[in-house]
Amino acid sequence: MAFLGGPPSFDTSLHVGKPGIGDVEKVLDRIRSSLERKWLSNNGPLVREFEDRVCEFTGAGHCVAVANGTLGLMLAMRALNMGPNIVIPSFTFVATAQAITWQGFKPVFCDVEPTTHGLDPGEVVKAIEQHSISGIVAVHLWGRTCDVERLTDVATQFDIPLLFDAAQAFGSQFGIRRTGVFGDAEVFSFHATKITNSFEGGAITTNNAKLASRLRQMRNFGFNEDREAVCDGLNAKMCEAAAAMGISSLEEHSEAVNANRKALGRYQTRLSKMPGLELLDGLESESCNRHYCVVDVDPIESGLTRDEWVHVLGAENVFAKEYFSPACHEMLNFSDCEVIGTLEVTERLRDRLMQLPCGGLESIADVDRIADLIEFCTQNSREIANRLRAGNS
Ligand code: T4K
Repeated sequence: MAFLGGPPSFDTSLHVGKPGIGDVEKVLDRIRSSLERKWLSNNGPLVREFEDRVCEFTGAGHCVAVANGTLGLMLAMRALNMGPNIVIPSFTFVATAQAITWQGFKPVFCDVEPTTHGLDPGEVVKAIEQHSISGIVAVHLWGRTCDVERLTDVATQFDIPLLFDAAQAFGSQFGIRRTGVFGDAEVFSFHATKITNSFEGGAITTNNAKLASRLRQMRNFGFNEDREAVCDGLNAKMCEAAAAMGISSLEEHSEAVNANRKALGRYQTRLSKMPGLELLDGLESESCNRHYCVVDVDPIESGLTRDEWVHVLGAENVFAKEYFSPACHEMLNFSDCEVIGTLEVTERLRDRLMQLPCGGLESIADVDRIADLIEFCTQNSREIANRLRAGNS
């Protein structure tokens, strides 16, 4: 095996979030059109088309495209007058928390639910009772939505603005409605690694016209029509090349979901025969965009800890991820932030979840080869663990 110095199983590396490229000619045609127009940024026609298409796709009344999801979160929080204390789950990508601290605000970390891995509404209530909270940011992880209904009830009851970080959940549904229409606003990421990508990019969707208009000013230095800076602003504009990729990628969304569905189906079939490796939401959830292949690792049953799995697979050029380890509340930058309760679920997920290469995979044959490798490891886990642990002692 490669971790013992042998050659890796894969000549080229396999990643979580390898981008779907789609129809290259369509992307290039759109970029060419922008070059010919000599209109490269500043709310150009491709950005406007992308925004219209996102509205059509999600059902949201308004879409404000931005340069990336992190900036989208920052603008949305500011436009909703959130801060200084904003409730978020600790179990999220670091950007959710950074979007808060970058503005001089503080995250108050809450636990997530064991089923959805989304913010636990009961813990949010505790946070509100213990601290002066002025915003709730809930996160839809792995393309699975959090408990939108109960979180909306809490936000309404306490009259606190509610934002959904939907960076990972473009095209996912809660009930019969797609993400993009919930809370006061939702923020998507269209980073290269997402199901729909615009190289780098993001969007804020809302049904509130006044909020959308404020966000449009904020993303463009706070300028009004007379180019006066009338509100907090910065440069968060999406450029035309990004929108060109975004439109083309959006056109391929259902193909991407179908490819993910097939890959996850194969992972499910193979992993279900291996002890201690449980795939979350394989085929059963129709409401998920299926972009992430998330495996719960039982270290006893599977014979290896999650970190050992990531190490052994990585040596074979299969780059599994350990999202999100460490959790946000454990990061140095957030060490002075408030934590509600023990974050028991967060810490369990932090130790056990592993994401396998999925979205953008070229073939089911790759999934089979990864599964063959994992099967070999489970069959020889005792020996592998002994060698690994001997090397570390
Ligand atoms: N909120 C949540 C809940 C999020 O998950 C994210 C982003 C955000 C907010 C912020 O949105 P953005 O500001 O990013 O729009 C990646 C992504 O960079 C990040 O967008 C994503 N979440 C996060 C979950 O994953 P890293 O640093 O863990 O991985 P990265 O970028 O190195 O890429 C992962 C793998 O993908 C790499 O090992 C190689 C492969 N890859 C990557 C790129 C960029 C490719 O094959 N091709 C590529 O072009 O953050």
